[in-house]
Amino acid sequence: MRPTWDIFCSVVDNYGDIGVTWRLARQLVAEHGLVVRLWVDDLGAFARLCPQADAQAAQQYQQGVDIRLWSASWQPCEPADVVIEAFACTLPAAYLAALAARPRKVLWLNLEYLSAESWVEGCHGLPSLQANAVQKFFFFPGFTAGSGGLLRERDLLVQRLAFQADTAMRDDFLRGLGVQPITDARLMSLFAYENRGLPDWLDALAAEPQPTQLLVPEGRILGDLQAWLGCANVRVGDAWQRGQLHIQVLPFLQQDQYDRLLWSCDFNVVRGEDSFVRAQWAGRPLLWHIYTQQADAHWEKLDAFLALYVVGLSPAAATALVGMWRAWNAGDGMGESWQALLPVWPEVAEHAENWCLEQASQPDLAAALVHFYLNWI
Ligand code: TRH
Repeated sequence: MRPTWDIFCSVVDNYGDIGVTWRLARQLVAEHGLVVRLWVDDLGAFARLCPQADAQAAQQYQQGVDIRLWSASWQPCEPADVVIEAFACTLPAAYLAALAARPRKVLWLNLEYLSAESWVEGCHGLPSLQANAVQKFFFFPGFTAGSGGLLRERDLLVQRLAFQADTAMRDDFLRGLGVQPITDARLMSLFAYENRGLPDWLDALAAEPQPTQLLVPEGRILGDLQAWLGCANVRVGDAWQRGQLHIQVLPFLQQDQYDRLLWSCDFNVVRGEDSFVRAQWAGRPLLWHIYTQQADAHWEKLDAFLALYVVGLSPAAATALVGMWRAWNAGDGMGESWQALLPVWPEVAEHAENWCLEQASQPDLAAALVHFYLNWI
């Protein structure tokens, strides 16, 4: 019999929690032939990523995944062979009791947040005995061989390379989004939280000799964009030109389409966790708006990633890149740091592809999870 997997997702805020678990669930079904239930407590957030979904249906199949509403009133059910609680969400007490009582043992995993910090390797895969006398294992995604790796579909890079090699395919895709590609413009996507650093950067882009075409999927940065444009009620499809800067607001895309947007662009601004990883698979220079944590803990995470990412860059390129990432996350000095990046652009662009290929040489997270399970049984 095929092993069954339960993935639990509590949507804390934004789209990262459901973005990661939906992607993982699909991959476990499509590439490993597993039977997967994805329990999510906010079907509205899920339907944003998967518009075919019915946000009112307590159970439905989407792309082979059994999607279940994780409602406050839990109905008893048989636990799966493998249970993943994503990002330390608390499993229903009745489910935990059933898990402990199940005659055939259950592998219980906590899928942690992504971090490049060095302690991750020491904690990845460690067990911890729980109150119900069942062991729970901590599974850490990451960028190094001692971690659980990153989510990456089997044919992702092949698809990406074919797409990027075919300008007509890219232009068709963009036109399908209502975007008319501008010849010789630098194409960029912008997905970020609110950021005080935006106006300074947009001023710099507008004043550059080279045109920039900036595509902005609907999201939290629109307020800052609106303020800079001096326009009320910025809406999907709206477009503006200020100096050399052309801006267009896009709808929030399906995950696969968002990948194509990242592949299409010369530079991607991303945030959180999942879009950050997807931009790395795009093989193009990126800028990460990290999710702010209490006591500024996110700065350590940011610096830990940068320390890994800049290996192989010349000192000048590393300084420019780190400077810009820190400026964006501080919301200050973006105009200046953007100017500092331009002279090292070709090197940073080549490095983005090398980093992608290096990361892709490691096992992907879904395969690592399956491997962990096979070793455990
Ligand atoms: O939305 P995020 O900021 O999410 C997260 C979570 O909120 C989480 O609680 C927090 O801890 C974490 O950040 C660090 O960013 P993220 O992770 O990039 O998720 C966005 C998802 O939305 C991702 O799967 C890509 C997808 N997406 C689309 O599908 N279409 C789009 O148009 C865009 C812009 C994004």
